[in-house]
Amino acid sequence: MEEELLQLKAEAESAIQDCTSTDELEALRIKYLGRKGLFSSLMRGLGKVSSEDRPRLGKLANDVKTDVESVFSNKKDELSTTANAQDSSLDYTLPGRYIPFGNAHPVTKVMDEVIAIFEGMGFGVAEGPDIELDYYNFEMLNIPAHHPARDMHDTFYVSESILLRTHTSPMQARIMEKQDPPLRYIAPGKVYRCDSDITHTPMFHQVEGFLVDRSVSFADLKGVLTNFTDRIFRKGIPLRFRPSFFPFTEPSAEVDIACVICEGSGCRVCKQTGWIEILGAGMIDPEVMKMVGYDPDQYSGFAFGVGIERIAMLKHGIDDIRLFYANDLRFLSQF
Ligand code: 2NL
Repeated sequence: MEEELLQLKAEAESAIQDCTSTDELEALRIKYLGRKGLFSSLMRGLGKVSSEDRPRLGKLANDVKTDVESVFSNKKDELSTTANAQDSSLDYTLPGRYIPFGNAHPVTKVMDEVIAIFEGMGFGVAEGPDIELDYYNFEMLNIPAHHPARDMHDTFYVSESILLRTHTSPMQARIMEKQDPPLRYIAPGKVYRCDSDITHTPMFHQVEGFLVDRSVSFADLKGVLTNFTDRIFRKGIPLRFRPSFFPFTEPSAEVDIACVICEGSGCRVCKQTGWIEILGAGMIDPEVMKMVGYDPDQYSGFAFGVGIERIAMLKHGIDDIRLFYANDLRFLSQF
């Protein structure tokens, strides 16, 4: 038995050493170490040896098995490394495959920046439907049917009473109708006007904001908007409030910043004025206050509207708004 064990060990070890493929090695494993293999059948003979020889032979059998197993596993490692190194279909020197990263659309980025600035000043964010009732888009904002002010907005009508919102103020009217002051909210989102040229697209983005409380003044509006331009353009950028008209605010102003291209000395972009219009604003008209159920003698408020594409064009020196919506990756991947 002892001799047979040692012979099996020698034979198995040399066969394993000589073997050259993993398939061959597996066949050897089954032949020698498998459940019905040569080693197992030798072990069955252990029952017939005398009880005094059995402990010694049992230990020897175990040692033989461990030794053969370790030769087997070393050979297995050796074969798998050489197999990979020899496989000519794999070239480990090739550079990794480039996975292109996507990025947020420039309008989305500027929108997020604008929202973050107003959130920093304590404004809540409210979103509402793109398809609106004429009532919230116009009536509630002091623009009755057949009023000439409707000509300011080239409206897409869905039906006589339903339209694509021309600004995001309907959302603000909805909030004021339901909640009492003090309130400060911005309404970001898409708006629609039937207009298309290098400065107009039929869909664009707006952030409108409003604040209502007791004794809110035009100075508060100036403070909030100065903070906004300081952050979105640069700290200290000069601001100018020009008297203007909106049906929903009185007094109203258009707000200019010193031209970001020529810094005020006059260029093609600012049409030699040194100023660029960036938003409209004003004190909420008492008629609007009454319409949402507020007493204009108790409360006052301001509101403003910012065009996001316009801000993005000025920040990045883009001269054609249509580039934002042409889906040209050569343009989009620059942001
Ligand atoms: C512009 C002008 C403006 C408002 C928007 C507003 C909203 C409510 C009441 C009163 Cl609920 N006003 N919004 C006020 C003044 C100007 O936008 O040129 N935007 C790009």
